[in-house]
Amino acid sequence: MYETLALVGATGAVGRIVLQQLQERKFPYKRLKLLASERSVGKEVRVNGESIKIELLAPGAFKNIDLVIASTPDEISRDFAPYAVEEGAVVVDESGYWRMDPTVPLIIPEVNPDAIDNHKGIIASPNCSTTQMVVALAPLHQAAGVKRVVVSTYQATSGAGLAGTEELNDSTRSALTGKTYPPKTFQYPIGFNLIPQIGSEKQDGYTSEEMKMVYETRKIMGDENIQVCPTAVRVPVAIGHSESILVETEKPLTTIEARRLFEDAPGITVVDDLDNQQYPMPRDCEGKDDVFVGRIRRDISGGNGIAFWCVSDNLRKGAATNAVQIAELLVKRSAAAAK
Ligand code: 2RA
Repeated sequence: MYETLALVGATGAVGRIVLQQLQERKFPYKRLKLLASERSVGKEVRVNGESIKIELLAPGAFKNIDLVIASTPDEISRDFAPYAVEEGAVVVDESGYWRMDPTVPLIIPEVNPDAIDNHKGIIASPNCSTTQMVVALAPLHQAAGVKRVVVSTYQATSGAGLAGTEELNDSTRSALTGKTYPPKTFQYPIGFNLIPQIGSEKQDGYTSEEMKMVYETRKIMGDENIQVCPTAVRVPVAIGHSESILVETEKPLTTIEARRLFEDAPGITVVDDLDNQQYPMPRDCEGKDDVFVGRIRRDISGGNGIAFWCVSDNLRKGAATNAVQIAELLVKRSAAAAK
């Protein structure tokens, strides 16, 4: 049913991993088309031992394509997704453009797989900082009802694409050699620094990245009453977003109960043994698909609260893996419907 596949943005930081994931997870496609803007047309990409030429992203490109996985800036997605759907394709989109559109399901397969059945051609994958947090919150929500979340993120430079990683390297090298570094991708040099701004100012002093965590969390968890107070910070780490999360629940949860809920939830690995200095760190989570949870504690400031630390590879579960899992979910649902 989803046999012909198009990938938009194959040469970007996330697109490269989507290609890897399609091979590693043995996604059952028969034909793969790579599409990009004029700049990349004609470039060849090796996929599974074969060389595929990048073709132009333009109307007509999606005829005879069943499924699209797209990792592009918002404006590109805004422009191409409608004609891709008109030409008969289903689009799994990683940009931010469609996520809050009420006609577009926003999917994390471990959390709200059933919402995918309402799609009208476009399915959105959430922002990386939201995805890992919601994977971790979902089992607590089911057991005890999440009321309020206070989260601080420590986000890797690859969240800003290949340019972000390059800037981390260049800025660190400049700092070590005593040179000044004029930042291009981030607001300030990121080497030996932290920048408490990701995105532009959106409302009440919160940034666009922070407000994504508020709105996307409510949409995925299907509960408009969940209150989220986020602070998003860029850190000098190449891959792997970390988050310090305090969650307040309706019903009380003990630390032991919370740990068991995390352990039993799909897509979560618990690494939590402070005595033996075991907790998730970005360098250990890089290249892995799970969301890692540790430092699980009760909230000693009062109320029904659990505090924990959450790390995930932002290019994998935060982007490519989640998109490929959405594509797998579509295949599974269509096979079930055909029976
Ligand atoms: C970042 N969350 O880390 C963004 C990428 N979608 O910059």
